Amino acid sequence: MILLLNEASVRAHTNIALIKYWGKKDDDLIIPMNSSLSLTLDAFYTETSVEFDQTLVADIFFLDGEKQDALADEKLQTVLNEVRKKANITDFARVTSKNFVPTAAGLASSASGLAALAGAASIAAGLTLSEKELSRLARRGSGSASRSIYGGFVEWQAGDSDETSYAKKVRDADFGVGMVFLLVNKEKKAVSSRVGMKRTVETSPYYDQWVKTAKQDLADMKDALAEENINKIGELTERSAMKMHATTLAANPPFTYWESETLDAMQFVYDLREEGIPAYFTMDAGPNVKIFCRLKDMSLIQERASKLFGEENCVVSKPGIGLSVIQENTEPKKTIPYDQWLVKEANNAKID
Ligand code: 2P0
Repeated sequence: MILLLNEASVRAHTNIALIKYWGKKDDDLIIPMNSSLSLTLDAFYTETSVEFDQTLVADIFFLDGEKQDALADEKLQTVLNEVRKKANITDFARVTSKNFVPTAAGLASSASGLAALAGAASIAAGLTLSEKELSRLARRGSGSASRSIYGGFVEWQAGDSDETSYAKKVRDADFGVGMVFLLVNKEKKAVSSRVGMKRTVETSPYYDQWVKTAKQDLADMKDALAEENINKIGELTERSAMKMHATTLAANPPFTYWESETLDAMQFVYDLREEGIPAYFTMDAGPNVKIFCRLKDMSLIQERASKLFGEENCVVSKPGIGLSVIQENTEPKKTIPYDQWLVKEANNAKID
C-alpha cells in the first residue's frame, strides 16, 4: 500500500538517559533544568501513522488496536495542536500507534511514542521540519522524546527557550556497547515522571545540587564517550541515576521509584563488577533496572539474570537508529532514515 498524501507513518526508537533529565524550568514548553544525554536503543520502538481528515469532528487515537481518549491525552494534543499551528490547518487527525516492546515490558514509551507522533504528524501536515525543529516539536510532547529523533548517543541541550532547547547527536554507539533490561515490575507507576519531577523541583532540598553537578557530569560523560572509556561512561551513568533518585527521597512528601527487586538487581550488577565484568546500572521513573555493558557480555549477563529474575524479564538491546519514515506499509516495512527523507523531499520540491 502506498501512503496517501495527507498521511504518514514513522518509526521511532526509545532511549535511556545516562545523564538524566529531572526537572523543568518551564512546565508548558518543557524546558529542562539540566541538559541530559541518552543512548537510543533498537529493541523498543513505536510506529505511528497520522492522517489529517477534514471529515473528522475530533482527533482520534488508537494505541495497540484500542481506542483511547484522545482529548484526555495532554501530550498527544500538544503535539497535534503545534503541528496544526505550524502547517496552518484545522483538520483533526486519526492517529494509529503500535508499541513494539517485548512482552508488555512495562517500560515508559513516551520517548518513542511522542517522537513518532511528532514525525508522522508533521509529515502528514505537509511540513518538512529539520531534525532540530522536529526535536523541538517532540520535546513539547515529552522531554525525553526530543532525544529519540536521533540514533546513538544523544544530548538534549537544556537551552532556555523553545528555540534553544533541542537534542543533537553526540556520536554513534559504534564501540561495542548495549543494554540489558531487568524488568522487575511491569505495573504502571504510582507517581508519573511529570508529577515526580515537579514535586522534586519544588520541595527537595537536594535539588540545587542535582542541577549543579549534572553540568559537570555531562561534560565528563562527553569526554568519556570521546575516549570510548566504558568504565568511565558506566560510572557516570550509575552516579547520575543515584543522584536523581536521591532527590526524590528528600522531596515532600518523599517518594522512591525503587522496589526491593530494584535493590536485588543493583546487587546483581555489583556482583558482575566484582567478577571483572564492566556492567553499570541505571533506573528511571520506575523500578526497572537497565544495565549498560559491552555487547560481548550481553548474553552472559542475560543468562545469569534470567536465573535470578526470570527469562521473560531480561531483555537485551543493541543501540538503535534515529527516526525513520515508513514508505510502504507492507511486511517487511520499507523505511528510510528521516534525514534522507528530507533530502529526497528537497530534491522533489526542486523538480516540481
Ligand atoms: C530521562 N526521565 O532523562 C528521565 C530520567 C525519567 C527519569 O525523561 O514530563 O516522559 O513528558 O517531559 O520525558 C521521563 O520523563 O517527562 C524522563 P515529560 P518524560 O529519560
